[in-house]
Amino acid sequence: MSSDQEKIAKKRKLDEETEQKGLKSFDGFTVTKVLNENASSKSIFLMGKFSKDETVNKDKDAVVILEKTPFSEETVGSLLSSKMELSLQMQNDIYGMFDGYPDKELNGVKTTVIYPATERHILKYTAQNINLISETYDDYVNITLPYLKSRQFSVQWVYNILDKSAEAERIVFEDEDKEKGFVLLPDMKWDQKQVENLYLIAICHRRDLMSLRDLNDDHLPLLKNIQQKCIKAVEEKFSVPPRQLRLYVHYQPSYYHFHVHITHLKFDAPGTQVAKAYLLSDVIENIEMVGNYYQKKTITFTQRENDGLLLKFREAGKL
Ligand code: M7G
Repeated sequence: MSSDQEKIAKKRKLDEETEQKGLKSFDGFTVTKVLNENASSKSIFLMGKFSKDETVNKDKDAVVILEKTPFSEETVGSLLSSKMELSLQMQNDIYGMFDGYPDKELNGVKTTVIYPATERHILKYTAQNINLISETYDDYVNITLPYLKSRQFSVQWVYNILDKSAEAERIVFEDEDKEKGFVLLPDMKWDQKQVENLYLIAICHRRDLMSLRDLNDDHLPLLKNIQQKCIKAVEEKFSVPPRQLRLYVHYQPSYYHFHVHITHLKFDAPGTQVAKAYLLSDVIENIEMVGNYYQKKTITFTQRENDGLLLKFREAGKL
């Protein structure tokens, strides 16, 4: 099979799998557990089964994330129209409180489905205590790396993006260079309805970089290329100026194929906190100062109580 035929066959398989799920609604879906909820981000993380669905393996778990999305300046006009039904809750002097029922189109709930979800996906979305871990480079080599080699999330979804068998129509910009090239596209966390919560990811084409820990001065051209071209592409496509953008990497990430997160500064995106997010501009500057900075630096990160990596640090007497 030629590589084009392989791509088409792979894409067809993916489409069939998606179709097989028949996800036009949640008819028959049973929620088995509420994994987490967050009132401030107005989201809930659920585990459940498509129990009425005869075409798929009934025993497999699904993780469903429901999230109310921000308002957009472009649509408030249509929101405040005859299509919005109002039901009075209370009126006092000049103050009124109503339940508003907007038009279906303006009332979408961002819905993410992971199916079949692995044990690790369920853990990732389950509410847990978090702990701080300080990882020296020796700890990385002796504890983290062996753990990652034995157990980590599949990055098949990343390869599907890079070889265009998934999300190809969503690509915002691509630099095809094998060494310093990347694909820029909307992150799964962004529904693209409004720029106020803009969230993109730049995924590098090369497949040998797992995370921040692998970066050194050989990678400065890649990092600078991502920085410059993403800023330009976002300004052209979404009219968000560079000063309004946050470009950063996660350590530890969930997926160990090097990628950069790009979010709107106004958006308090999950994963922008200290001991998780590292500004790309700082990463570049650190490596410019010391070529092997990330092979020297102790990095402190957070890890959930039941995460396998935390258990390995505990076993090694490092916690
Ligand atoms: P990370 O730092 O490895 O993980 O970032 P975390 O932020 O989840 O801890 C991976 C990024 O890729 C996250 O922001 C995800 O929302 C995003 N992402 C994950 N998946 C499986 C997909 C996908 O299939 N498509 C797209 N476009 N983004 C994804």
